[in-house]
Amino acid sequence: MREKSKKLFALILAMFMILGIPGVYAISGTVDQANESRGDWAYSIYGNKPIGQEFIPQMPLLTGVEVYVMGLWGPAADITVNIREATINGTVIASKTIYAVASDIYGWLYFGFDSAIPVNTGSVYVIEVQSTNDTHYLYTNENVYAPGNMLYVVYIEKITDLCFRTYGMELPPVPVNNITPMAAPNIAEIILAAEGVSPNQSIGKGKDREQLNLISETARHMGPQTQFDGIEKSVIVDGVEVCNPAYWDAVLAFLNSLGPGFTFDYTLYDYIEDQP
Ligand SMILES: [Ca+2]
Repeated sequence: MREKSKKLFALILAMFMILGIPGVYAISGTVDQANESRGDWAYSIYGNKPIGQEFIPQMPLLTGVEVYVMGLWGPAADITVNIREATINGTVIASKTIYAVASDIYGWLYFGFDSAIPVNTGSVYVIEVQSTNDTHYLYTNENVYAPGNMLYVVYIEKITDLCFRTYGMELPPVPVNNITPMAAPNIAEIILAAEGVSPNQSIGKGKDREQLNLISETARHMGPQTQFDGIEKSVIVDGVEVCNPAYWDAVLAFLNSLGPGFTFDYTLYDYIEDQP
């Protein structure tokens, strides 16, 4: 694979991971908030409902949660984690159910969300845990997580913390427009290479069918050297003359008027050029 294509593939993969394609890419992330220490006391999930733990994320995307679960007896249970805003009865922004967890589990239980959930860093969220049977318990420790506390039954706050971990990830870097201005044919060449499409195409049908070179056609369409479809080639950003995103996208639109749907827009190009 060419270097650009590899980068594009990696970018698309990353976008899929961010946007979330259920069942295709597992999202794990890294530990953001946690109380890893386990005391001697555990609370019945079912018997103390609603039960949960406050946390304040530091990463802008939440990908999953772990809680330390002990199963005691009886049948298996479906265990659900809800992420709520601010309080234990706040709006649910993410939910995951682990079906039919065996009652003899003793350890960390991971709930990975189907997509990464955007959260406000510095705001309070609550991990609410639910169970369909009175068979599973959540381990706790005394006030070891400073930013929040466990919440249970009728919203009483206790100076206790569940054993929990949240997983998160950082946002992809925001592209910085530092692309040197280019003429339309150069941009067409980059787009076609990124799309893996040959510049030489057969356009039209029957007697109207003709062989075109899309880069030459772009050059022919360009007209006055600094404009494409009336759009200037460059803009000034922070005192520096850089490629005009609208100019790039006008070239993209022109190519699309001649051929199949190309999607390699300025944002993608800018993002890739910013990668190390
Ligand atoms: Ca605490």
